[in-house]
Amino acid sequence: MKACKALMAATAMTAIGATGALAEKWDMPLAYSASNFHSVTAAEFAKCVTTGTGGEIEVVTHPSGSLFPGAQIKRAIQTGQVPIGERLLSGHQNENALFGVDSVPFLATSFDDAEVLWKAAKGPLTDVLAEQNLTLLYSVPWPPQGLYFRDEVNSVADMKGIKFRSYNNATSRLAELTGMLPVTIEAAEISQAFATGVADSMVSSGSTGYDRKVWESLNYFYEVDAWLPRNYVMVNSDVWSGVSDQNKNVINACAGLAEYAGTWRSKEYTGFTLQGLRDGGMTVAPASDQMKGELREIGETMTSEWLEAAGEQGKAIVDAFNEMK
Ligand code: PCA
Repeated sequence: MKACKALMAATAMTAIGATGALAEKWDMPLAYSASNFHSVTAAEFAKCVTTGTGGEIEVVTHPSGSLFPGAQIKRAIQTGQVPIGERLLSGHQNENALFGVDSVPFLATSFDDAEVLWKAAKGPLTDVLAEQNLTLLYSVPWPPQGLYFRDEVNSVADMKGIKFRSYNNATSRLAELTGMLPVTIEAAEISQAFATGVADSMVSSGSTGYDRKVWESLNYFYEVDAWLPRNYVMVNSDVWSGVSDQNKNVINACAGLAEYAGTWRSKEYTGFTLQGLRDGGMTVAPASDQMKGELREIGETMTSEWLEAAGEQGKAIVDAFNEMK
Protein backbone atom coordinates (compact mmCIF):
# COMPACT_ATOMS: atom_id res chain seq x y z
CA MET A 1 0.00 0.00 0.00
CA LYS A 2 2.82 2.34 0.99
CA ALA A 3 4.79 1.53 -2.14
CA CYS A 4 1.67 2.00 -4.22
CA LYS A 5 1.01 5.43 -2.69
CA ALA A 6 4.63 6.29 -3.30
CA LEU A 7 4.30 5.53 -6.96
CA MET A 8 1.13 7.55 -7.24
CA ALA A 9 2.76 10.50 -5.55
CA ALA A 10 5.78 10.43 -7.82
CA THR A 11 3.78 12.25 -10.43
CA ALA A 12 5.17 10.67 -13.56
CA MET A 13 7.28 7.71 -14.42
CA THR A 14 9.26 8.86 -17.36
CA ALA A 15 11.67 6.11 -18.33
CA ILE A 16 13.55 3.02 -17.27
CA GLY A 17 16.88 4.19 -15.78
CA ALA A 18 20.32 2.71 -16.45
CA THR A 19 20.02 0.30 -13.53
CA GLY A 20 16.66 -0.93 -14.71
CA ALA A 21 14.86 0.93 -11.91
CA LEU A 22 11.85 3.03 -12.80
CA ALA A 23 12.83 6.65 -13.32
CA GLU A 24 10.57 9.02 -11.41
CA LYS A 25 9.85 12.68 -11.99
CA TRP A 26 9.41 14.63 -8.75
CA ASP A 27 7.65 17.95 -9.25
CA MET A 28 8.79 20.38 -6.55
CA PRO A 29 6.58 23.44 -5.94
CA LEU A 30 8.25 26.60 -4.62
CA ALA A 31 6.39 29.72 -3.50
CA TYR A 32 9.04 32.30 -4.39
CA SER A 33 10.31 33.72 -7.68
CA ALA A 34 12.95 31.84 -9.68
CA SER A 35 15.54 34.56 -8.94
CA ASN A 36 15.05 34.33 -5.15
CA PHE A 37 17.99 32.66 -3.38
CA HIS A 38 15.81 29.90 -1.90
CA SER A 39 14.59 29.00 -5.39
CA VAL A 40 18.13 29.12 -6.79
CA THR A 41 19.22 26.78 -4.00
CA ALA A 42 16.30 24.44 -4.67
CA ALA A 43 17.12 24.36 -8.39
CA GLU A 44 20.69 23.32 -7.54
CA PHE A 45 19.38 20.72 -5.11
CA ALA A 46 17.14 19.38 -7.89
CA LYS A 47 20.07 19.12 -10.26
CA CYS A 48 22.21 17.45 -7.59
CA VAL A 49 19.53 14.78 -7.00
CA THR A 50 18.87 14.22 -10.69
CA THR A 51 22.57 13.82 -11.44
CA GLY A 52 23.41 11.90 -8.28
CA THR A 53 20.68 9.31 -8.75
CA GLY A 54 21.74 8.80 -12.37
CA GLY A 55 18.36 10.14 -13.48
CA GLU A 56 16.40 7.60 -11.40
CA ILE A 57 14.83 10.55 -9.60
CA GLU A 58 14.45 13.70 -11.65
CA VAL A 59 13.47 16.69 -9.50
CA VAL A 60 11.80 19.55 -11.39
CA THR A 61 11.26 22.85 -9.53
CA HIS A 62 8.22 25.07 -10.12
CA PRO A 63 8.93 28.57 -8.66
CA SER A 64 6.61 31.54 -8.05
CA GLY A 65 3.76 29.44 -6.70
CA SER A 66 3.08 28.29 -10.28
CA LEU A 67 2.21 24.70 -9.30
CA PHE A 68 0.74 25.43 -5.84
CA PRO A 69 0.66 28.77 -4.00
CA GLY A 70 2.71 28.80 -0.78
CA ALA A 71 -0.23 28.20 1.54
CA GLN A 72 -1.13 24.94 -0.25
CA ILE A 73 2.32 23.42 -0.68
CA LYS A 74 2.53 21.63 2.66
CA ARG A 75 -0.83 19.92 2.23
CA ALA A 76 0.03 19.00 -1.36
CA ILE A 77 3.14 17.14 -0.15
CA GLN A 78 1.34 15.53 2.80
CA THR A 79 -1.42 14.15 0.60
CA GLY A 80 0.93 13.02 -2.16
CA GLN A 81 -0.31 15.47 -4.79
CA VAL A 82 3.40 16.24 -5.16
CA PRO A 83 6.27 14.19 -3.71
CA ILE A 84 8.39 17.14 -2.55
CA GLY A 85 8.21 20.90 -2.01
CA GLU A 86 9.38 23.92 -0.05
CA ARG A 87 7.34 25.83 2.50
CA LEU A 88 7.62 28.55 5.12
CA LEU A 89 6.49 26.37 8.02
CA SER A 90 5.55 29.31 10.27
CA GLY A 91 2.58 29.76 7.94
CA HIS A 92 1.08 26.72 9.68
CA GLN A 93 1.47 27.75 13.30
CA ASN A 94 -2.25 27.19 13.84
CA GLU A 95 -1.68 23.44 13.25
CA ASN A 96 1.16 23.26 15.75
CA ALA A 97 2.72 26.16 17.64
CA LEU A 98 6.18 24.62 17.16
CA PHE A 99 5.98 25.55 13.47
CA GLY A 100 6.22 29.19 14.59
CA VAL A 101 9.43 28.75 16.59
CA ASP A 102 11.45 30.66 13.97
CA SER A 103 9.07 33.66 14.02
CA VAL A 104 9.03 34.56 17.70
CA PRO A 105 9.98 38.27 17.71
CA PHE A 106 13.45 39.00 19.09
CA LEU A 107 14.16 35.43 20.20
CA ALA A 108 16.85 34.85 17.55
CA THR A 109 17.78 38.01 15.67
CA SER A 110 21.08 37.14 13.95
CA PHE A 111 22.22 34.37 11.62
CA ASP A 112 24.31 32.87 14.43
CA ASP A 113 21.42 32.76 16.87
CA ALA A 114 19.05 31.48 14.17
CA GLU A 115 21.49 28.62 13.60
CA VAL A 116 21.50 27.75 17.31
CA LEU A 117 17.70 27.94 17.45
CA TRP A 118 17.56 25.60 14.47
CA LYS A 119 19.83 23.13 16.26
CA ALA A 120 17.50 23.24 19.26
CA ALA A 121 14.31 22.94 17.21
CA LYS A 122 15.31 20.52 14.46
CA GLY A 123 14.66 17.28 16.40
CA PRO A 124 11.19 18.22 17.72
CA LEU A 125 10.17 19.71 14.37
CA THR A 126 11.33 16.61 12.50
CA ASP A 127 9.11 14.53 14.82
CA VAL A 128 6.04 16.74 14.39
CA LEU A 129 6.46 16.63 10.62
CA ALA A 130 6.94 12.84 10.66
CA GLU A 131 3.55 12.54 12.36
CA GLN A 132 2.13 14.45 9.40
CA ASN A 133 3.60 12.11 6.81
CA LEU A 134 6.42 14.53 6.03
CA THR A 135 10.17 13.88 6.00
CA LEU A 136 12.29 16.96 6.54
CA LEU A 137 15.24 17.25 4.14
CA TYR A 138 16.73 20.71 4.71
CA SER A 139 15.97 24.19 5.93
CA VAL A 140 17.36 27.63 5.06
CA PRO A 141 16.78 30.93 6.89
CA TRP A 142 15.53 34.13 5.33
CA PRO A 143 17.57 37.26 6.14
CA PRO A 144 16.52 39.28 9.23
CA GLN A 145 13.05 40.77 9.11
CA GLY A 146 12.52 44.53 8.97
CA LEU A 147 9.55 46.82 8.45
CA TYR A 148 8.52 48.33 5.13
CA PHE A 149 6.24 51.36 4.86
CA ARG A 150 4.99 53.63 2.15
CA ASP A 151 5.37 56.66 4.45
CA GLU A 152 7.76 57.57 7.23
CA VAL A 153 7.05 55.93 10.60
CA ASN A 154 8.87 56.64 13.86
CA SER A 155 6.77 54.95 16.51
CA VAL A 156 4.12 52.31 16.92
CA ALA A 157 1.52 55.10 17.22
CA ASP A 158 2.40 56.13 13.64
CA MET A 159 1.42 52.63 12.46
CA LYS A 160 -2.19 52.83 13.56
CA GLY A 161 -4.66 51.93 10.81
CA ILE A 162 -2.03 51.13 8.16
CA LYS A 163 -2.85 48.22 5.85
CA PHE A 164 -0.23 45.60 6.53
CA ARG A 165 0.67 42.61 4.37
CA SER A 166 1.21 39.52 6.53
CA TYR A 167 2.71 36.16 5.56
CA ASN A 168 2.12 33.99 8.65
CA ASN A 169 0.39 33.94 12.05
CA ALA A 170 3.15 35.89 13.78
CA THR A 171 3.04 38.72 11.24
CA SER A 172 -0.74 38.98 11.50
CA ARG A 173 -0.47 39.12 15.28
CA LEU A 174 2.25 41.78 15.04
CA ALA A 175 -0.11 43.87 12.93
CA GLU A 176 -2.91 43.51 15.48
CA LEU A 177 -0.67 44.49 18.37
CA THR A 178 0.62 47.56 16.53
CA GLY A 179 -2.88 48.67 15.51
CA MET A 180 -2.36 47.86 11.84
CA LEU A 181 -4.79 46.01 9.57
CA PRO A 182 -3.37 42.65 8.46
CA VAL A 183 -4.08 41.14 5.06
CA THR A 184 -2.37 37.89 4.14
CA ILE A 185 -0.74 38.00 0.71
CA GLU A 186 1.75 35.59 -0.87
CA ALA A 187 5.17 37.03 -1.71
CA ALA A 188 4.49 36.33 -5.40
CA GLU A 189 1.55 38.81 -5.26
CA ILE A 190 2.94 41.70 -3.24
CA SER A 191 4.13 44.02 -6.03
CA GLN A 192 0.55 44.16 -7.25
CA ALA A 193 -0.83 44.58 -3.71
CA PHE A 194 1.40 47.57 -2.99
CA ALA A 195 0.85 49.13 -6.41
CA THR A 196 -2.92 49.01 -5.99
CA GLY A 197 -2.95 50.09 -2.33
CA VAL A 198 -4.30 46.78 -0.99
CA ALA A 199 -1.41 47.06 1.47
CA ASP A 200 0.99 49.87 2.44
CA SER A 201 3.43 48.03 4.67
CA MET A 202 4.87 44.63 5.61
CA VAL A 203 7.52 42.93 7.69
CA SER A 204 9.95 40.94 5.55
CA SER A 205 13.57 40.63 4.53
CA GLY A 206 15.48 42.94 2.23
CA SER A 207 15.55 39.96 -0.07
CA THR A 208 11.80 39.82 -0.67
CA GLY A 209 11.55 43.60 -1.10
CA TYR A 210 14.35 43.41 -3.62
CA ASP A 211 12.90 40.41 -5.48
CA ARG A 212 9.53 42.15 -5.81
CA LYS A 213 10.96 45.64 -6.57
CA VAL A 214 8.87 47.16 -3.82
CA TRP A 215 10.58 50.54 -4.22
CA GLU A 216 8.11 51.11 -7.03
CA SER A 217 5.50 51.63 -4.27
CA LEU A 218 7.14 51.78 -0.84
CA ASN A 219 9.69 54.28 0.44
CA TYR A 220 11.00 53.16 3.83
CA PHE A 221 12.71 50.06 5.15
CA TYR A 222 13.47 50.01 8.88
CA GLU A 223 16.03 47.46 10.01
CA VAL A 224 14.51 45.78 13.02
CA ASP A 225 16.07 42.30 12.87
CA ALA A 226 12.96 40.91 14.48
CA TRP A 227 13.52 37.22 13.55
CA LEU A 228 14.81 35.02 10.71
CA PRO A 229 12.01 32.71 9.53
CA ARG A 230 12.95 29.57 7.64
CA ASN A 231 11.89 27.68 4.55
CA TYR A 232 11.72 23.89 4.89
CA VAL A 233 12.08 21.35 2.10
CA MET A 234 10.02 18.27 2.81
CA VAL A 235 9.25 15.02 1.06
CA ASN A 236 6.14 12.86 1.40
CA SER A 237 7.08 10.04 3.82
CA ASP A 238 5.39 7.32 1.73
CA VAL A 239 7.41 8.42 -1.27
CA TRP A 240 10.53 8.56 0.89
CA SER A 241 10.09 5.00 2.15
CA GLY A 242 9.98 3.79 -1.45
CA VAL A 243 13.37 5.37 -2.26
CA SER A 244 16.38 3.01 -2.35
CA ASP A 245 19.00 3.40 0.38
CA GLN A 246 21.53 4.48 -2.20
CA ASN A 247 19.27 7.23 -3.52
CA LYS A 248 18.34 8.30 0.02
CA ASN A 249 22.04 8.83 0.67
CA VAL A 250 22.35 10.93 -2.46
CA ILE A 251 19.30 13.03 -1.56
CA ASN A 252 20.48 13.58 2.02
CA ALA A 253 23.91 14.63 0.77
CA CYS A 254 22.34 17.06 -1.73
CA ALA A 255 20.11 18.38 1.09
CA GLY A 256 23.13 19.00 3.34
CA LEU A 257 24.83 20.88 0.55
CA ALA A 258 21.68 22.90 -0.15
CA GLU A 259 21.30 23.89 3.49
CA TYR A 260 24.89 25.06 3.63
CA ALA A 261 24.81 26.91 0.30
CA GLY A 262 21.38 28.41 0.93
CA THR A 263 22.42 29.74 4.32
CA TRP A 264 25.54 31.24 2.82
CA ARG A 265 23.47 32.90 0.09
CA SER A 266 21.02 34.26 2.67
CA LYS A 267 23.89 35.98 4.49
CA GLU A 268 25.36 37.38 1.28
CA TYR A 269 21.97 38.64 0.15
CA THR A 270 21.33 40.58 3.33
CA GLY A 271 23.72 43.45 2.51
CA PHE A 272 23.33 43.12 -1.24
CA THR A 273 19.56 43.46 -1.22
CA LEU A 274 19.48 46.31 1.31
CA GLN A 275 21.79 48.18 -1.06
CA GLY A 276 19.42 47.21 -3.87
CA LEU A 277 16.53 48.85 -1.99
CA ARG A 278 18.63 52.02 -1.58
CA ASP A 279 19.54 52.01 -5.26
CA GLY A 280 15.82 51.72 -5.98
CA GLY A 281 15.33 54.98 -4.05
CA MET A 282 14.21 53.74 -0.65
CA THR A 283 15.37 55.07 2.70
CA VAL A 284 16.99 52.14 4.50
CA ALA A 285 17.83 52.82 8.15
CA PRO A 286 17.74 51.34 11.62
CA ALA A 287 14.41 51.84 13.40
CA SER A 288 14.33 54.74 15.87
CA ASP A 289 15.08 53.89 19.50
CA GLN A 290 11.48 54.59 20.39
CA MET A 291 10.16 52.25 17.70
CA LYS A 292 12.68 49.55 18.70
CA GLY A 293 11.67 49.79 22.37
CA GLU A 294 7.97 49.60 21.59
CA LEU A 295 8.46 46.67 19.24
CA ARG A 296 10.49 44.84 21.89
CA GLU A 297 7.55 45.16 24.28
CA ILE A 298 5.23 43.71 21.67
CA GLY A 299 7.82 40.99 21.14
CA GLU A 300 7.63 40.09 24.82
CA THR A 301 3.86 39.75 24.61
CA MET A 302 4.20 37.54 21.54
CA THR A 303 6.93 35.44 23.15
CA SER A 304 4.77 34.65 26.16
CA GLU A 305 1.81 33.91 23.89
CA TRP A 306 3.96 31.53 21.87
CA LEU A 307 5.39 29.83 24.95
CA GLU A 308 1.91 29.29 26.26
CA ALA A 309 0.74 27.78 22.96
CA ALA A 310 3.87 25.64 22.50
CA GLY A 311 3.78 24.22 26.04
CA GLU A 312 6.53 22.00 27.45
CA GLN A 313 8.06 21.27 24.06
CA GLY A 314 8.33 24.94 23.19
CA LYS A 315 9.90 25.74 26.53
CA ALA A 316 12.39 22.89 26.09
CA ILE A 317 13.48 24.32 22.73
CA VAL A 318 13.90 27.84 24.13
CA ASP A 319 15.81 26.49 27.14
CA ALA A 320 18.13 24.45 24.89
CA PHE A 321 18.61 27.51 22.69
CA ASN A 322 19.54 29.71 25.66
CA GLU A 323 21.98 27.10 26.93
CA MET A 324 23.73 26.72 23.58
CA LYS A 325 23.99 30.35 22.50
N1 PCA B 1 10.23 36.75 2.76
C1 PCA B 1 9.05 35.94 2.76
C2 PCA B 1 8.99 35.34 4.10
C3 PCA B 1 10.06 35.95 4.89
C4 PCA B 1 10.80 36.79 3.94
O1 PCA B 1 11.84 37.42 4.20
C5 PCA B 1 7.83 36.77 2.52
O2 PCA B 1 7.85 37.98 2.70
O3 PCA B 1 6.80 36.18 2.17
